[in-house]
Amino acid sequence: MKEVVGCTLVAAVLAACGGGLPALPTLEGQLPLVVAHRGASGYLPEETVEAYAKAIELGADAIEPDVISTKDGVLIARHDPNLAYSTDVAQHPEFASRKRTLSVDGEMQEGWFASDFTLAEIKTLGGISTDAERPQQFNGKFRIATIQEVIDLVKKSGRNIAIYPETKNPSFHRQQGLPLEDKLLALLAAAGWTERDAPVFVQSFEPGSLKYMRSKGSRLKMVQLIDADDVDLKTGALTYAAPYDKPFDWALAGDKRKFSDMVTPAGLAEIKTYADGIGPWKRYIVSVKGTLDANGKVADVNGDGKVNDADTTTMAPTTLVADAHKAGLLVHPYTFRNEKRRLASNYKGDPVLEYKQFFALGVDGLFSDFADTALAARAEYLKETGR
Ligand SMILES: [Ca+2]
Ligand SMILES: [Ca+2]
Repeated sequence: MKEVVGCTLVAAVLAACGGGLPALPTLEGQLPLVVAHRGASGYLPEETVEAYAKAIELGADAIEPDVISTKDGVLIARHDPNLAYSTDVAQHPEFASRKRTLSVDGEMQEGWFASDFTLAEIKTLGGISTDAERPQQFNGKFRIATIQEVIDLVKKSGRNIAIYPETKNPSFHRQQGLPLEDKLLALLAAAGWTERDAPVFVQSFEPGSLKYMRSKGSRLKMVQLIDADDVDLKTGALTYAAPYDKPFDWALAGDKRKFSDMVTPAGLAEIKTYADGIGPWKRYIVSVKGTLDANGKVADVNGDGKVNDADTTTMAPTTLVADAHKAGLLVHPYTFRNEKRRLASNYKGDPVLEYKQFFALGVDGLFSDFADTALAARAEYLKETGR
């Protein structure tokens, strides 16, 4: 048994390996990848060196930095150009005058923007938790990481960890005169990562960003992210409101299509021309639906005074995993989280049940804020399916 398990993990589950067991339902029968979304972001302020080191310590297969640019053109790991969202910049009186209003992907935002700060200035800021329900005691304690520092951490780990960078707001950065792509490719190339088998997945919501990197001859694995605005809990249908209705480069080009057009057979075939996989919001694979009360409103089924995912049940899975696999694309849905309010009632407050459903559906990996829970769920899934 021990040997079978070892064989499974090392040999990425070849059918011959488990003594005749059928291959896993992933694209090539390989083990599904656990991607630490923004590092161990469930535990520590996201996208800091500490959060990435913790994710590696938890055993994640890949760590995910979002990529934005400083004023002096250094790539840093941060989800939003607006530093107000994830740093303590508001507590720094020396930067009070930098506060301004700026359009990011067509949305007017007030705050402090990375493109107005040098790296040296940004290094004086501390990361903060972006979720009030998560630990707050580390707020302000850890610095903002550069992409180079994240690469160095992967190298230093001595393990086969992948880096999964996302070009964030690439058209916005181009508008600011701070394009991301060439710099990102140069950093990765300097690390020795240029080929398809490098431990790298480059992701973006904007097809133009990935296509640009392909046009520069990049052979790295690429993943097209697919967003939506929300789910209509009355019907379980995904909703499409700007700016989450379509990639911003499509909006700029006046392209009428929405993200929903990416998951059709034609959309998937087009993605296959420049990418190796898709990273859809998980609701494209399993959506959720509420119960209507007497007034036709979505009911607070568990009576906690709030209406959220905990008041929903899952709908039948879509055919997206099979459709994408048919098109030769990997499927890495996002984002898996432990909080009970974010879990449909079917999962009984246990995030492991959600992971196991997605592993059984054949996803090739997933983005998780809690890599340890995802890894535990994967181990259970393998055990329960006799591997
Ligand atoms: Ca991301
Ligand atoms: Ca409720």
